[in-house]
Amino acid sequence: MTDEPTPPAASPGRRRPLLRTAGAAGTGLASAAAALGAGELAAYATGAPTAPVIAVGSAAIDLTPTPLKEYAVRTFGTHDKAVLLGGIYLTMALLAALAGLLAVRRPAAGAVVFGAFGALGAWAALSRPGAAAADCAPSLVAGLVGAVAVLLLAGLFCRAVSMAAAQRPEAAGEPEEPEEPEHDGQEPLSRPAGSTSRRTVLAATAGTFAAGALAGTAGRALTDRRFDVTAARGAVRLPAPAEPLPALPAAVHPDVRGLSAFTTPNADFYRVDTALVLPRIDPREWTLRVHGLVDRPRLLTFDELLREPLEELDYTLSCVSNEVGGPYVGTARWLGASLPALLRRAGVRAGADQLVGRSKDGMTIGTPLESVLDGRRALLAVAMNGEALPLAHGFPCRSLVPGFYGYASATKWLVDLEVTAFAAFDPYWVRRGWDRTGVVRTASRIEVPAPFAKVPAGDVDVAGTAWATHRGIAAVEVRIDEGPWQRAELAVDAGPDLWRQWSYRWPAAAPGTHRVEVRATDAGGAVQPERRATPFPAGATGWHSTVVTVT
Ligand SMILES: Nc1nc2c(c(=O)[nH]1)N[C@H]1C(S)=C(S)[C@@H](COP(=O)(O)O)O[C@H]1N2
Ligand SMILES: [Mo]
Repeated sequence: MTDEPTPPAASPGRRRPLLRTAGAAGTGLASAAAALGAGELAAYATGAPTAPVIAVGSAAIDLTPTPLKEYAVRTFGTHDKAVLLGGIYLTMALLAALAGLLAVRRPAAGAVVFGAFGALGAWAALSRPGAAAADCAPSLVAGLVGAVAVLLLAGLFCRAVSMAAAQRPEAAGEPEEPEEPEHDGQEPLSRPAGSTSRRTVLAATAGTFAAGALAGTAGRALTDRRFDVTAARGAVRLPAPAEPLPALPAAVHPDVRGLSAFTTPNADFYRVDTALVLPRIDPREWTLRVHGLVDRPRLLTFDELLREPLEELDYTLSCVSNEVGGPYVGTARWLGASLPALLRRAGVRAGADQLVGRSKDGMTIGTPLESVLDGRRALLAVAMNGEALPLAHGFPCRSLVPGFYGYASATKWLVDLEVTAFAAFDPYWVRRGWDRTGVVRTASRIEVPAPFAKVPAGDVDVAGTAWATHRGIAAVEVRIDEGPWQRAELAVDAGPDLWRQWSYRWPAAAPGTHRVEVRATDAGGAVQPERRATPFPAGATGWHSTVVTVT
């Protein structure tokens, strides 16, 4: 020892309690790994969404208050689910470590913590819409395995500690203090029993952790294989449309470099949903139940749906959560059966004013029935840009009703259509405070130049997209530095259900920083309001702007 004061962490006397704490936390972490691994294996038997973390995560999504959900979508975008899962794993790891600290003092208490987690997971699994009793099994298995593991590991740990203490004459009966100043943290050779025991604990802890991780990985892989529907999707033979649409004219795109394509490739199409794991539906087992306020309820198979006269629809789908200038909008050529034709055949009864779609994963989406039946081309879509719907976009069937945001019209993994009344049922998002109707607000976006781009003085191409789906875009205007509004040139109009791309040649003379703004007018003559509104509860409003530096 020197007479200099030594920082506590470096003092040899403190090193052992620190290691001891880490070891205790390790027993908790290893037990948690074993629990989750066992849970994943058990989920192989019951189904993917029943694994403990997925069940808890899905319940968390549904319980998350709307402002936090909005924040997550805004901040993490399409990565929101990865962030959520990461957060759950981190929280679990922290709690497991604490449970380990508790368990080495009171093993039974540690076991109770794991049991409680199992119960929480079971509750979460059972709270999922359409859950079966067996869905709680993976969490119960996880809780049980975690409890047993922590009892065994903590028991081993306690024995090792008391053994080490017993061999330390001056410290008998006092496992943590006082310290032994003559040792520098190395185990002296005169303690073979204690060191072996410590090694045993370490090996058991590490082994349990590894076994848990292995079981988890294997369980997840087995589940993925068991519920894989990519082959079934590949085997879908898409019938030709009854009346094929002509190809879109090239002039729908102003041909400005950097401007997004008119038709969004499937791989680039935005994805917004609450599904932590994608629902995987084998089309051979898929049915669509049509019921509620109808004269002739029916159950439709996928083959029957494909035998309907199929229609093509070029349509721009957009999300209510899209911020001004945001990316949650895309255009595709969809193929599907006519939704209004199906409803007419079912015979809609008086008193019905809402059509509710339900998905395999329990999402509910409500659309004004009057609009579905007013002659617009609402679809039960089975294909997107020439291929069967991608899994992430609702395979094998989703609804689309032009003019409404996705949350109010575009049920993915659709399995059930109920004709009902707004007074009788509030769908998922409406229960969370979102607008009942979900009519798309007029929006416009500057894509070129990119934000904070540097452009040489001279003519600068400004270009972007604007949409007021089902109403159509009549005009787009641009202004620079709050000068007079200038008409942008609209590309060819391919129909009101589609976005409209536009361009404007800006004679940029003055070097320096400039602000470019855009606003659109819908076909009804309504100009996009300047007032900024958040996406919640009925869609964002306000003008998009971008800052450009002329050099
Ligand atoms: N089953 C299900 N369908 C859903 C959702 C969902 O969370 N679950 N989200 C809706 C929302 S909010 C939007 S904007 C669109 C997005 O469709 P996309 O992911 O194919 O772009 O799907 C809609 N359909
Ligand atoms: Mo959305």
